Amino acid sequence: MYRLAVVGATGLVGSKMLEVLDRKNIPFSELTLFSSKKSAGTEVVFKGQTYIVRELTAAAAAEPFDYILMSAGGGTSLKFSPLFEQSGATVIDNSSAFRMEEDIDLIVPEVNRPQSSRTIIANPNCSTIQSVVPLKPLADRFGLERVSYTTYQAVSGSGIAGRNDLANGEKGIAPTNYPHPIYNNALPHIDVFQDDGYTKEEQKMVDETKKILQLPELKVTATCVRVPVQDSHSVAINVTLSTPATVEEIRDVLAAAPGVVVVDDVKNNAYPMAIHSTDRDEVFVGRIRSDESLPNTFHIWCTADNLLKGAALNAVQILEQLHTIRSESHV
Ligand code: 11C
Repeated sequence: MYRLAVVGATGLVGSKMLEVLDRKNIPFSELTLFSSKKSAGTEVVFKGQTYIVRELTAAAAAEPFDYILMSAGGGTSLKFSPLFEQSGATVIDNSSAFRMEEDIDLIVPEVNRPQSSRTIIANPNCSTIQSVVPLKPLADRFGLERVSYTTYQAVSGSGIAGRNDLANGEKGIAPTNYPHPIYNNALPHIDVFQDDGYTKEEQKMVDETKKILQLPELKVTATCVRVPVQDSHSVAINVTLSTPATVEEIRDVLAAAPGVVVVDDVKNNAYPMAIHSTDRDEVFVGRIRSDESLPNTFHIWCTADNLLKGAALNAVQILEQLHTIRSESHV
C-alpha cells in the first residue's frame, strides 16, 4: 500500500488527478494533499473523507512518501521534486521542468516504459501526449519520416486563468491571462516566444515527440493555436511515413492501437470533436486521408481531453505502469 501525495491538489489538473484516482484501483494507504501557501487550508472531499490541503514546504518534502503526483508548475517542481526524490519517493511531474533532461524518462504508457534509475518521471505536454499515442503504432508499422502539427488548444490548458478569460470575454471584459481576447478569436501564441519565432509550446511538441518515440532524427514542426474551446485539444497531424501505406491500412492500425478510438465516417459527418473527447480517456482520430502533395503522406485529425489523457490520466497511468513493473520485479 502506497503513501501517496498530490501536489497542486486545488488546481485544474490536481483536481482531475483526484477524480482519476477515485475511479482507478491504485493501492494506497495514505493520501496527502499539498498546494501553495495561498490555497493551504482548503478542504477537499475524496472518497467521502475530508482532507485539509497542506502548504508544501521543504520539511514536508522530507516526510516519507512512495509516490508524488506533482502538478504545481515548473518553479515548484524544480525546487521540490529533487527533495522528494532524495527522500525516497517517486515523483510523476506534470511540469516541463525536467522533461528534456537526459536521465529523466518522459512517459506515455501506451508508447514507452521508464528506463532510467532516476525517480523523477516526467509527464509530457498535453498536445504531445495525444499526438504520440496514434503516431507510435504508425511508427512501428510503417516508420516515420516527418510530422507537421497544427494545434487547436482549449483554454483549460492555461488553467483556471484561461477559463476565466474566455468566460469574461463573452461579457466584454478584457483578458488578464492572454495578451488578446480569446473569446471569438484564435491566438497563434501558446507559451512564450523564442528568439527563432517559434513558441515554447511548439518547441515542446518538436522535442518531446522525438524523445518519447525515441526517434532523434525525425523531422517535426508545429504551429500551436489557442481557440475558444473549454476543454479538449484538437491536433491536425500531417505525417510522412517511411514506407507506402493505404488509408485503410492506417485506419486498421489505429483501430487496433491501445488508447485510440477511430471516428472516421465522413458520409455521416462523423469525425472526432472536442465536445466528444471531453471527459473521455481515449485519444480520438479521424479524417484520415492521403496528402497528395507528398509521397507516403497522410492527414489525421486528433482530439483528446487535455486535462485527462493530456495530464491527470496520463500521470496516473504512469503510476499504474510503475506499480506493474515494480510488482513484477518483486515476483
Ligand atoms: C497549454 N499545453 O495548452 C499547454 C499546457 O508543458 O505541460 C501544458 C503545458 C505543459 O497551454
